[in-house]
Amino acid sequence: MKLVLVEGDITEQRVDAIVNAANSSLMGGGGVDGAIHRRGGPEILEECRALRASRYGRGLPVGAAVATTAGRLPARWVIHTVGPVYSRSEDRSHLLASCYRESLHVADSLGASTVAFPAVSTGIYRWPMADAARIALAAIRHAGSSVTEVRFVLFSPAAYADFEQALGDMG
Ligand code: AR6
Repeated sequence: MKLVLVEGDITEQRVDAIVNAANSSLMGGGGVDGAIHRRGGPEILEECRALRASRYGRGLPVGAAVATTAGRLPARWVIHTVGPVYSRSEDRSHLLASCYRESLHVADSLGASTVAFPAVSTGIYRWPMADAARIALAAIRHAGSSVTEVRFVLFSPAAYADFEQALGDMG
């Protein structure tokens, strides 16, 4: 598996699937979630509503992932995952790692070979970037997925630098 870091906007990526840092409601929100729904159009929300009416009546659990169409985006699918809110008093790293593992599992089941991820939980959910980068890269390395390229799309030079450092530290 090739691991690639880019600075940019995930909604512009030409990959099989992009991952959304969603919330359990699957009804949209701010940050990357807002951008994906805005640029992807109403088809994505329609499928999210259908998921809430069927498999996920209580919402998508933290650490889980599920796919919908990508609507008008260049990607084929959006894989929605729900990151944990960062906590200083409780270690929720296993839930953040689970987001990456489960998203790749969904990608495998779709037959997606290129997947782009944002830095899940590092915005509104306040996870410190360097720590999130370390957890994300380790989870992906150990996922045992058939995906051939994982692309991290970082939204700022600082986020890019933290991921570059974490990748270097991993060797
Ligand atoms: N492309 C790539 N990365 C982006 C983009 C973009 N277009 N926009 C923001 N980021 P966040 P979370 C970065 O807040 O912390 C939503 O309301 C951003 O700089 O999108 O998991 C959901 O509905 C940050 O580094 O997601 C949930 O309620 C990273 O993406 C909640 O936010 C994640 O930031 C989820 O919070």
